Amino acid sequence: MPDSLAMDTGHLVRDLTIESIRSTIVDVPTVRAHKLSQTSVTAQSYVIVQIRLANGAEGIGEAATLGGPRWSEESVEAMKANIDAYLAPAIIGLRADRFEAAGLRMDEAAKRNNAAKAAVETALFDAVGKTLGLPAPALLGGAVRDSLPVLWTLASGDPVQEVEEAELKLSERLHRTFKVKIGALAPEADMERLRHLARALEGRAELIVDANQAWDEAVSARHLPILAEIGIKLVEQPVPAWNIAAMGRLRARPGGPPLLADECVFDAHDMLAVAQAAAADAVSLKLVKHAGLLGVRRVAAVAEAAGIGLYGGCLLESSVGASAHLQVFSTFREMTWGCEHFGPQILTDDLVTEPLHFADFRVHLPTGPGIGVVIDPDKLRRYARK
Ligand code: MUC
Ligand code: MG
Repeated sequence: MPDSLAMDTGHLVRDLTIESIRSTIVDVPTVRAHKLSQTSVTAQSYVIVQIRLANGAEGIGEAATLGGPRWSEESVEAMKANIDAYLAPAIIGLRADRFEAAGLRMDEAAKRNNAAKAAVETALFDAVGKTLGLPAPALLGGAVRDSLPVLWTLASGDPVQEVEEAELKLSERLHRTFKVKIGALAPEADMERLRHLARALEGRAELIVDANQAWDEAVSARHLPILAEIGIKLVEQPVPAWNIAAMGRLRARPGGPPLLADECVFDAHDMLAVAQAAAADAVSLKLVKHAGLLGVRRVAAVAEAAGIGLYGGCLLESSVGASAHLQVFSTFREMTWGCEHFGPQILTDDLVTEPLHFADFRVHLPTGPGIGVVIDPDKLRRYARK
């Protein structure tokens, strides 16, 4: 290797030192109320992490929540406090391309806090990618696809409004699979609502449902065959996250639709437990659960080894978090169930200079370096919590 090239490389490595980390809480209103079994949101709250390297490059990451610490245990307030007091000090001074070392240091500094860690790790991938002029997938094995099928979630709870919303998405060729949030109503009322939707959209759209842990095993056993008869293609997290054994027993009963594991899989050990209990047909992969892009790959590897399909989950991220997910999803050989990164479309505004592109029922991977999007400083200021 010529001396000059060796010198250049040394320069680059030195410049990758993590110099500063800033976290900002933002609240972005949604276009309508989004109702889940345990909460209803009218604004999405995120922590935006900005990491500056010694070479001047800046990387961004996002941690999403859903209605405070209700979907999982992390709130934006707790995340910001833990990033500022524990996670940032643990990695400042480290070389930004030492992703695993950064993860190890953050794990030593704080137990769990997976969404906060994911936002920090995303910003590292972004900063290194932006330094090298490489998209994040190049640091993760390389992209095998440029776009993914993307669904839309119906969650107003009003079936008339939900059919109208689905019709609009179909006519705009944005979405043709719809995930219906159930569990806020009594099961019989949800069955009526789903029958109404299935009749209205018959032959033109597919439906899946997410109960967000609302049912117990007996209610699930009674209603899974009804969901199959209505034509529901996938049922997400019907029972509490701890009850993996019930998911396994429900899945073994004849006549039910395939099951999707969400809140019961945070790390690769959880994924292994789900695989051992034969408790799911697919797993919803999310940065907030798996503590970063590398964690998503670890969980996905266990799922793949067990023959469990991959589903690209979300927590209603803006284009920052959604792009980060798409970077890692683009590296999997099979994404059998597509993804649900419609988040940027449910916000009244986005946080980046160029939002993600949705067309022909797909969401497209942005092509820029790092995670492919750039924060808009005016938007960040406008939505920052005062
Ligand atoms: C969840 O539990 O899947 C994702 C989409 C949506 O509507 O809610 C989230 C969380
Ligand atoms: Mg879910």
